[in-house]
Amino acid sequence: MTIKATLLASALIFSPLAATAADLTIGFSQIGSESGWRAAETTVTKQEAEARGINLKFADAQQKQENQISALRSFIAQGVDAILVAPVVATGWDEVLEEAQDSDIPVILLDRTVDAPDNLYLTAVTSDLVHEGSVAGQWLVDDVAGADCRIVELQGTTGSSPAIDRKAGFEKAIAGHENLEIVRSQTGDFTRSQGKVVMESFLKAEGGKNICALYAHNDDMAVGAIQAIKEAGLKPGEDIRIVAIDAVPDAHLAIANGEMNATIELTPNMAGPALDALAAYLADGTTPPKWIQTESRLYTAADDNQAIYETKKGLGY
Ligand code: GYE
Repeated sequence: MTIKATLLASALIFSPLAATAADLTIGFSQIGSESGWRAAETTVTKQEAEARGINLKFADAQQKQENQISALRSFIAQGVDAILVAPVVATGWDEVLEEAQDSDIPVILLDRTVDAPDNLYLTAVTSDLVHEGSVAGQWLVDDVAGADCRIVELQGTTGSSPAIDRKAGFEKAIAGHENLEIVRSQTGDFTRSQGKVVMESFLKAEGGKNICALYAHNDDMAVGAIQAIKEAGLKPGEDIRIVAIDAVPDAHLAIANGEMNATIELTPNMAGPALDALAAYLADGTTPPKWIQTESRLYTAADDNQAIYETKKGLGY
């Protein structure tokens, strides 16, 4: 190839035209479908890819990290242009991320973070998971207004960054408030069914009257727990205050019905900002910040939750 032809070819590679999303094949390793929020994220990611003409290869890991690692290796072998991954747990990613890097395939993390050097991925699109926990804790501090409160906590998937960070943020917010105490804390794996089962065991162990509040790391576990509380003959939202995270439609409905008290919104659209950052990077090498932070908003009974429920339920949930 002549120098001119080489220059032309490289100009083409880096021109915005050459990097139009329509030419891209992207692999997406999703965790599974443990929650309503997760299902919505899958739907929205597919929509965002389709709107950009991207060929999205979707792999459902059924909650298993080993399946995610296999999916990433298969994407690398296929020579995809980029990889999106929602990492189920925080540790154990270095090796496969290095393999992607060796093949010049940029990786973007969606909604959860990893304990790996940040040069191994292009960017992470997530909420401030610690902050979400703090907002939940602060809401409870304010709501009990100095009264004694024995709290039970439903944790997310063990070893996942949201479970670690949402616990830490909540504990930080209630620290120093002697009236608040976490008396039971266990994983409910981010699912409705486990949320219900573990809440039943909390109610049995503590006695429903001795539990003042439930903090659940996501809405699905809270919705499962609401069922358990009702079956125990107590009123969720009244006898036991409930604060959780995600702001899925069913949480808004539960707040509208007085069965839940507060939730913090997590957008299911992590792919939009991720694909925009990727397009800019592939077009002219624009390096995105290592963290693209999505918003976290608190909803309480003061909001028109019935109306929000109606609006949200069509949006991928
Ligand atoms: O809150 C929960 C889900 O990774 C931050 O995962 C996300 C969490 C979300 O299954 O519902």
